[in-house]
Amino acid sequence: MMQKIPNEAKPATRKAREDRFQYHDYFGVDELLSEEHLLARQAVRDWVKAEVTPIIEDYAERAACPTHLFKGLAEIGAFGPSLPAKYGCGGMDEIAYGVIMQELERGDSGVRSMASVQGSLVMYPIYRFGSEEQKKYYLPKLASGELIGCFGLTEPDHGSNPSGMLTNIKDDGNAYILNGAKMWITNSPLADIAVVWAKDESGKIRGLIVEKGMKGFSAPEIHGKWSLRASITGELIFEDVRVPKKNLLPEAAGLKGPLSCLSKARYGIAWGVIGAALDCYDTALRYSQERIQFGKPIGAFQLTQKKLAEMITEITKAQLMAWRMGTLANSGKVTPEQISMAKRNNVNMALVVARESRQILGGMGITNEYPIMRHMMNLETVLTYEGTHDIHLLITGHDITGFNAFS
Ligand code: TGC
Ligand code: FAD
Repeated sequence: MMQKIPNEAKPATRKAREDRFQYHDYFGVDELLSEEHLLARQAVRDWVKAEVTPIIEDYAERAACPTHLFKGLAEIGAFGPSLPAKYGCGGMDEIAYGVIMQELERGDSGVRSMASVQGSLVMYPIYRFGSEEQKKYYLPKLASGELIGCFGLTEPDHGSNPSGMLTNIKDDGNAYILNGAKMWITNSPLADIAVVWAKDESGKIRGLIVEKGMKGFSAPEIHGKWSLRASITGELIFEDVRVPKKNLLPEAAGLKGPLSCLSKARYGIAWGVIGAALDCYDTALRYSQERIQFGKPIGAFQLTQKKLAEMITEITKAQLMAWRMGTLANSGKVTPEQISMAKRNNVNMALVVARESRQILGGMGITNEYPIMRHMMNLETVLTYEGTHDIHLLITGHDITGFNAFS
């Protein structure tokens, strides 16, 4: 019998959508970017146009993951672009990482997720908390897409509050015995390895590299998502899984470990969603210039202009915030709280832009002839994962008042 691959990739069957995307840079933010940033961005932009736009509506409609894109993502350097070249990674700076995420999310948030999880949530923890042996073994394989990884923090009963996690390890000679369950894990059904966070016998949170095929480990797919439909999501179930001690990330102890990885991924999201917003804005702007009602283009009506003018204003503010966050990250000065503010602001901005753009397209806005409804549905997840909209507000609240609303 043929082995069933979860969410198997199939070739696109529908007519490919024409990609007329034009970039918008109202405040000349590009002048703040280096030649390297612009080259990296252009390469990813070209790849998205050639490989993502023609197939993405079809995959989203079928709720199938375009797994064949992993290889291309590796080839364009989307996995760990700002991690060191000596481990087979990009060796670029944090702004290059940001602009790459922006171009990927212009294509689809799910495609950006494929890269974010691999680079920021699997490669980064191994780089930051792993032994030299782990780095040398795993990082080149992950950068080249030979191995695909996932990140297990969230549990069925512990989402916003990961410190309450129940997943645990017990010392058993040369191995740990891992028990528990993780929920909502991007890429888990197809991942070769999972970076899993679990409490040890003293209650300290530790990170482990769990490999596919380990006895007692399974990763069933979660079905029925109306958002991130072209991204595969699943659970991680551990029933007395024997994980060799050499798979423990030696330098991570405490919640700070996984939360540092989240900072890296949230940073990428704060840049990424600008891409989704630009795709929606660009589509709506062109439509407003071409669609005639009452004898003139709808873009000539003041109410349409108000929507478009507000959209480009908010996109511009997000571009500037992302750039400044990038310069702070490059000099090692960005704080997790600044990243939280940028993630929250920019995701919400993109969602508002998507909703306003959808209105400008009228009935056509709800179809998959245009990318807007797909972006809008995707952004509902992006508003929630990597810390919800309200959790990030409370992080800012804590930072500015000194009072922690969580405890
Ligand atoms: P709290 O006491 O505040 O913090 C514990 C320790 O961690 C430090 N810390 C951070 N360090 C680095 N980066 C951050 N973002 C950090 N946030 C906190 C903190 O300084 C402290 O250090 P120390 O030395 O004092 O021990 O912890 P808390 O239990 O009160 O929790 C705070 C809270 C609620 C903000 C945090 O738990 C949180 O961020 N919750 C949201 C959970 C979340 O974002 N989950 C995301 C799961 S992964 C995911 O969604 C992937 S989607 C992938 C995709 O497809 O793209
Ligand atoms: P809850 O924590 O139950 O929150 C529900 C609501 O309560 C939210 O509105 C929240 O803001 C609010 N709330 C909670 N606490 C407070 C409070 N103190 N004050 C005010 N309001 C509060 N996780 C991973 O570990 N790895 C992954 O790869 C991953 N991928 C994901 C992919 C998808 C498609 C989705 C949907 C999620 C993914 N997640 C992943 C999980 C994601 O990070 C969680 O969904 C998120 O952190 C929220 O947790 P929750 O869904 O349990 O919601």
